[in-house]
Amino acid sequence: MMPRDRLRIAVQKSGRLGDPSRELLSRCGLKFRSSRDKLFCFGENMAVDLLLVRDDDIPGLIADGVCDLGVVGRNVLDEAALATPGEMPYRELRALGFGGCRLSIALPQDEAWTGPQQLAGKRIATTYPNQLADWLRRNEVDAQIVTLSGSVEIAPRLGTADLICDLVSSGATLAANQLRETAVIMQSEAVLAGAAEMPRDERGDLIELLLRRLDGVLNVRESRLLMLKAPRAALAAIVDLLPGRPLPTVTTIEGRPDDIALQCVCSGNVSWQDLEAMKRAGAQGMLVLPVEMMLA
Ligand code: PRT
Ligand code: ZN
Repeated sequence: MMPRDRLRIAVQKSGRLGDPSRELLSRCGLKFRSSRDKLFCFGENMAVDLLLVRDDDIPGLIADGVCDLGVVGRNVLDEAALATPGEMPYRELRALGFGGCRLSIALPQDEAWTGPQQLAGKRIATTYPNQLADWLRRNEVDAQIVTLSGSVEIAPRLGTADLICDLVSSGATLAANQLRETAVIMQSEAVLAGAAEMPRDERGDLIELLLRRLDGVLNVRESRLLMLKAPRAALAAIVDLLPGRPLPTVTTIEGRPDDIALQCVCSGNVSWQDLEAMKRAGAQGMLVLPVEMMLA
């Protein structure tokens, strides 16, 4: 393989993770020029390029060193990792907070669920045979895995399996197919993945930089800057009501010695109920602003 000095990140070309992945990278300050074939996007302001691919290809691209990083569902990454027993070819560097779903066992709606042991001898359809096999092994259940490439949820009706193991988010697909979610095998979301070993050249430095920016973006995603004014006498009561108990900065207001201005960064959302409670305690002129960036 040719040595590379530019970092290469694989993201899903289309599908559920494509847009949020690129949006996240752009919030980290990366700008890309998209080429006409749209498979390769050259990074305009940093030595970081994008490769737009099918999500299933991302673990392999990392393992082969074609890409240094990838944004992919934990479900896809773990499935690929289990396929190479012994070594751990990937590292989950950060959980990204979107693409949330779970890999679950689902039974026909009219069947009762008594626990994993009832699956003994049953045929289970899935596109995640490695994770299912691992879960069955851990639960000491001997069942038959029917590996399908898609449309898992219709297998019980077609008679090709007795039950399924598939991704669930809202549960609507299961309900539409008269299936019921029982055991959850794993919780998934989009993650930033890398090779087990970081590159020891400029690319390693770029990864460090990117991770720092990513932490900044992920930390502020749920943060709000709260500003308000209040009579000095109400300060203690208001501080008690600040969501998440942040440390506030309190300043004086020129010409109004009995009043103060307060500002603080609340981690987690600030609700109308929070604001109303602070208003009852004496706060006025409350402002809640999204936080764009944060560097500790
Ligand atoms: O073309 P490419 O191969 O890249 O895309 P894909 O079709 O394989 O993947 P895509 O875009 O459907 O999903 C990409 C990733 O999104 C998955 O690997 C998961 O990490 C994540 N994700 C989050 C989901 C879901 N939620 C999800 N609900 N992936 C799939 N589903 C499917 C599920 O398989 C089932 O068919 O949606 C259906 C269930 O949804 P509910 O809402 O009805 O429960
Ligand atoms: Zn796929």
